[in-house]
Amino acid sequence: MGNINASVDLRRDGEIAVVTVDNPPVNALKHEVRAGLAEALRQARDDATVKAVVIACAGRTFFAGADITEFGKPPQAPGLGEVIAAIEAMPKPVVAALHGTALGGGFELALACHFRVAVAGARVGLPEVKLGLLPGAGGTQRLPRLIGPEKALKMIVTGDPIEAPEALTDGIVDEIVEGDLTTGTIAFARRVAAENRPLRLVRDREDKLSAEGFADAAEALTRRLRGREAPAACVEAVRNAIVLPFEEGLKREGELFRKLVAGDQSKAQRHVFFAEREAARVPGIPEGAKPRPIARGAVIGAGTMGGGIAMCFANAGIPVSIVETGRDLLQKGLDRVAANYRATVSRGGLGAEEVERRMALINGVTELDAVGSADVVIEAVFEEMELKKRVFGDLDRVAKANAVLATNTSTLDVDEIARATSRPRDVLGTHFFSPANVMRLLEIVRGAATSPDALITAVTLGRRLGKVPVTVGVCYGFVGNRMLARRSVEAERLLLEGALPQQVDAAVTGFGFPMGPFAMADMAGLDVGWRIRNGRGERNEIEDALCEAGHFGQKTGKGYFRYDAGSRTPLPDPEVEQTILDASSRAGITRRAITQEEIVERMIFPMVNEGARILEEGIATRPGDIDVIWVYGYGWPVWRGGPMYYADQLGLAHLRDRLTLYAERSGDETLRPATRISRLAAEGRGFASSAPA
Ligand code: T1G
Ligand code: NAD
Repeated sequence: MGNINASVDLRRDGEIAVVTVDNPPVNALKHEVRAGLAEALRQARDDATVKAVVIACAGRTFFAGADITEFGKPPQAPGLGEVIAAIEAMPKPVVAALHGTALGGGFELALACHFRVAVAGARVGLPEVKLGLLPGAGGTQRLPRLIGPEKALKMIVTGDPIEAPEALTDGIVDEIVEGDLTTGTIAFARRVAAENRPLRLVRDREDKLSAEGFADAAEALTRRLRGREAPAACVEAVRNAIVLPFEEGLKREGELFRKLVAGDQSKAQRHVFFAEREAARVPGIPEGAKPRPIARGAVIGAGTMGGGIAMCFANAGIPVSIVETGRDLLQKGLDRVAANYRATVSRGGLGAEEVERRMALINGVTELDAVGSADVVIEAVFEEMELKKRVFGDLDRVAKANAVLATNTSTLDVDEIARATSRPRDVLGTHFFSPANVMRLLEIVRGAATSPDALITAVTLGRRLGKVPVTVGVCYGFVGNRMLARRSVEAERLLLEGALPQQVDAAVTGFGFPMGPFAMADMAGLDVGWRIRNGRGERNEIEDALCEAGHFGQKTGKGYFRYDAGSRTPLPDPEVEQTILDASSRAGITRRAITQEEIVERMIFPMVNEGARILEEGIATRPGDIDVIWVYGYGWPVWRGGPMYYADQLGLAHLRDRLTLYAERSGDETLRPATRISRLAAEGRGFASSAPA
């Protein structure tokens, strides 16, 4: 409780005025905070005994930005721009004390101060682009003046923060203090006032504003950000810092910001921001359920997934054992891990020393007993039920009491695996996505017997491994793969009816996915699905014909596309076209021209329909959970908010009508609108309005 208002406190330390803001959890710059800051600054300005001002925040972080929940609501004065103008108008030094994550409007406020002091662990950044925005409180004009347009552009277009030591080197931070931050900052302010140091504003600096290298940097940074409005706006704003006077650049930044904040893309990205945080809240976890401590991990199987999962533990600083059936396979798995790390080093993503430290945390073994000290064991052996049940039976014997036992299965029944142990309450699924050390999504599969504390342990571990955990129920393919299967069925139908792989993939990448379904199938390997279909007595006319011809995708240089040696670029293949034409005529189908719109609808609507069934069955708790799964696990373009959010924007009545049309045309009853879609469409509502509070 402050003395200016509930969030802002003003006190004196001799001739230094100390403004402390306390608005948990992240000191977002909501209206009350801005009003309190403006008042505190006014008082400090008008008190002649005040020689300098320190702005600090209580709790875990300096301001982490504007309050995102206020966007789209009527603006309340003072705006952040006014608070910043008040700081720049101060006739005495203002020093920002940075800790935690000084982000967005928080960092912009600090850039308006005369000096910035930080603790070593602080990070500063402008992540607005991740919300479909650009910095709207002067960051695009002040940061280039401090560190040069090229480096500023990188921070603004990537949205990635930098650490305090780097910020010190760049001249963003004036001093890094040991010990208590506020005490150190007050001492700094006292020195500045005593030495009567000139009050140089960042806005007045021009010496770093060179256009050299800017155009190339802009092109390189935005090349892979097709379809997004915010990165282009960031480039325009930072370019303005080079070519326009400060005030004009600032005015233009404001116009760009207001356009983006009212736009569909930012609304969609803000939906994903909050849905991601909501997804971590697991219903049915009793108040006070505590995660079990995780000091050590273990992974069974050092194949494609096992190696990547072990890297996640090492990257988070958690020692991990990895178990294989024999030394050769173990060494092969460890070599793949080492090669992954070397690739990261060569891209400048990690230092060699850090890699050595992480590799040292990974202990390769061939005896299962070695996992006896692990607090969590993740199984990633072949996708065969009997093998997995055998492994869990053995784990039941060797794993310590209270260890969490997890399976990385992508399709199998987690409850059946759990019943292979005497402790099903400790068993659940942790479905990582390939490559496991890169993909951020983690589907946590809650078994019928999984205990709340085992579940909360997995969710907490997921966040510690840098993942976005989403809890789902047990069914074939869980949420993501189950919806994806609907898309695959439609993709094959489109080929039989008249489309070609390159046309379908172009429509899907045009929509915003990084890759189309057929290039993705070629990358994963067509033989994986072929073996599963053979085992289940199912057939995919075209894909099986390709596999029978030995075309398994990238790994054989031919699949739905052909690949030049050493290249991953999918090229249309006349032989595949002939295989498809033959399959159509065998099926007695007269091929027709299919529009891009129809392809997009048939790639997405059946998935949304399955998503509705998944919600009806309670396999997913909230539509937002499904959106987060698709954004972080399947490349759904974040600026379209996710499949369920996208469907709400289109209107469920439209979806109902199109699905009905496709069901009647194909005779496929599974395309009939799910009950939830028909009901919500009839009520004129969307998925979001039907989400549990
Ligand atoms: N506004 C409102 N709520 C916020 C918030 C924000 N800026 N940041 C976090 N929260 C809530 C979040 O929803 C969650 O709520 C709780 O705080 C803890 O967050 C003018 C326009 C700071 C790195 O983009 O990246 O400034 O779920 O679970 O993992 O140019 O939060 O508990 O109810 O994420 O420790 C720019 C966004 C805004 C930073 C902390 N700033 N936040 O991560 O905790 S735009 C951002 C984060 C802007 C100006 C523009 C992270 C974090 P709940 P959390 P965390
Ligand atoms: P993989 O074939 O690459 O690796 C499996 C490894 O398990 C092999 O190295 C094998 O030697 C080892 N293994 C088999 N039996 C073992 C035992 N008893 N003890 C120790 N090691 C044993 O397979 P993968 O692609 O890594 O898949 C592993 C699991 O992860 C499967 O359940 C799969 O469905 C799932 N998954 C795979 C992906 C993917 O994209 N590959 C994605 C998500 C989940």
